[in-house]
Amino acid sequence: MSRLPVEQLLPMEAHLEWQALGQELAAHDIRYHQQDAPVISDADYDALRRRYDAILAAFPELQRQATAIARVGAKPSERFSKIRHVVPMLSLANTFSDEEVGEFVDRVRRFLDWPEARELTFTAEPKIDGLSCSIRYEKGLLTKAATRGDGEEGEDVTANVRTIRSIPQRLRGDVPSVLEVRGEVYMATADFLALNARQEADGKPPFANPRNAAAGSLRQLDPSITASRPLTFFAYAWGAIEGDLPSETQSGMVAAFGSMGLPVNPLTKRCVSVEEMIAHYRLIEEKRPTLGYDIDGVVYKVDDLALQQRLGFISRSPRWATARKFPAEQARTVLLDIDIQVGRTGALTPVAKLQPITVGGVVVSNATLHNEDEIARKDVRVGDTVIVQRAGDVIPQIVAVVLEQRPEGAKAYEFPHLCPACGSHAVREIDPKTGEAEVARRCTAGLICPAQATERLKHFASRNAFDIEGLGDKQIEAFYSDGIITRPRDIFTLEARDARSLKKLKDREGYGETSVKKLFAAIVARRYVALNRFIFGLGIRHVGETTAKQLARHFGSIQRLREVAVQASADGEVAKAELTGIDGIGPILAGSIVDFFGEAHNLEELDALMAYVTPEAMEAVAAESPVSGKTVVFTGALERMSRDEAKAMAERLGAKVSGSVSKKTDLVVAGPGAGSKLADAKKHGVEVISEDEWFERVGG
Ligand code: JCF
Repeated sequence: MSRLPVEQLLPMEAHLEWQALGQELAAHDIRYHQQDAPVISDADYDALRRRYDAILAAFPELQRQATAIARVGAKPSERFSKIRHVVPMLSLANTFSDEEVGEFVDRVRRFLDWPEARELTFTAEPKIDGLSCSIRYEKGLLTKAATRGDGEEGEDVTANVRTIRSIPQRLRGDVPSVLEVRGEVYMATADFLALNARQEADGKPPFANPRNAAAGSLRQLDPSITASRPLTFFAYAWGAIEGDLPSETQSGMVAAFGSMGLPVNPLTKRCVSVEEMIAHYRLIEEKRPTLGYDIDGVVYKVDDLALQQRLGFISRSPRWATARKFPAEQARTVLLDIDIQVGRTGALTPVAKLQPITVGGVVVSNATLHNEDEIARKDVRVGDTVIVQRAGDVIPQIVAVVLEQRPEGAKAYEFPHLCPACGSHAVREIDPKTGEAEVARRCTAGLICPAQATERLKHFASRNAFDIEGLGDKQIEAFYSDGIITRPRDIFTLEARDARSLKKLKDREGYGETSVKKLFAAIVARRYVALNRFIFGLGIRHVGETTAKQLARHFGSIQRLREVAVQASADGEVAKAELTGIDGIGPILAGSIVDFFGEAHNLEELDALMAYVTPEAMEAVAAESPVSGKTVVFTGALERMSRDEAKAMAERLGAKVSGSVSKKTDLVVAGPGAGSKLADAKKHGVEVISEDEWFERVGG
């Protein structure tokens, strides 16, 4: 191949060649990684890749388009192919008492500004303990089915779902042209017991509970196995719909599913008061032992779909729904030891090592002891018999000690004052505002502490951050202890260092030619990473995925975030206000963001990382709305929506909502009684509109 030296290419030629190379590489990547059937030699592949990289280095403006290609690299062949949910599959927030149900209803009313006297209808239904599934019908015919997965992407289980007899292949009557029905796949108790009996007769291990049996049966590569397992289904929600919505209410939708031939739960009821909601919970609780299938609570939803729309979401859970969970199950067992784990931020967390015990159908051998004060308050001692509690999918807890069974000579537990990982002092910082000691005792060594450093690396590479396939917790621990990866940047220099090194990765225990190649490909693929993942991966204290997304959306680049955080740490009031003006970011979060960017070694690592990684801005929520990209301030009394709803609505439309008016403000929405902010708006010449005008503008 005689190709022009890169420096002699014209931009147009570079563009064309680079694009073609990208496609070629992507095709080879798929053959190599997903089909295990490469058609060119490694050397030829490397030559193509080098040319591709060289063109990119010479024409950096091509970079914006690089993502799609870079991402293909690492996708390994997996058991099931993936299906991306066009409408994400939600999870439900939990509620644990009558009081909390009341609070849920209050929150909904407050958000909607719905007076006490005005009726508000909710649905209540049993919460099935199975696994969520999304089933797509086109022109009434079943075309695709996917598990929930992480809510964004699930596994393609179409062939398996087709074997479930209660799920129709064809819907009856008048149906939307596209309808994604969502519901729970589960196994009835009697079927579960019979299946376990068969398993045991065949010398196979039994399933722990019907939920596991259902999951294990649905996720079978061989659909004939699924077919032999008695699975069933209840429909309760939906994803994408094209064509007319069959109803304007939750209950109407579920009823419509029923008349289309889908199984729906007969215990679904409409309730118009908290009392009715609680009464229905009691009824379901009473019927629980005789239902014939496992449930773990009751789901409440706002019935009116227009109101659901207004309520929207907090993080991944709808504001318009909650799951009231049944009380947790408890069991007694012996506390064998207390382990101290050191987290990413240096917090020392005590973990109870238990004599394994089954609690509500799940074997538990670890439980959280929360912190030093909790151990002291409950006077938990090694050797004690303790009561372990497990509720839903939360980590089991120790609720109490059975004092009568305390062995003689059991000593009060002394919480270590030295970090078990590095021996440095571990202290409880005093909150300057309250003067009280923080609950967590923390190792003071920062990244010098191997536990903190490895936890930060694990977090960096983890699924919701950089998502580097092949670089899991175990691999990081091994690489860290061998000094191969001690800082995030080391991940990206791994391949180059390995090429120069005499002790090759491929010769390591557990590795080979192929797995090393895959690892390198996975790392290269992450040289382009979504900005929110990048921010989340930094491991800033208190910055979870949701906050990371908000920061990414607000700042658009890591440089902007850094600038503002650095300014804020130099006591910049405007910069601080910009941080706390972002929805969901209060003074504590802002403080830890500022602290992070105030640490020289963090900035140094960030700079080093930027040499290898290009974070990409997230797409705006609503690409084009009359207010997208604008900074809006709401002030005065709003009459058609609550302040929270206004904020959520503006953000959904791609606007930034700020609490104070400055020259950067684009729009002030003022209701009656607006005061100083209105004056500020006049001073800065910012446009002021009424609430009605706001709705006209955004088409409400
Ligand atoms: O029964 C369930 N496990 C269940 C889960 C019922 C529902 O109505 C749900 C759900 C998860 C999400 N609804 C949503 C929106």
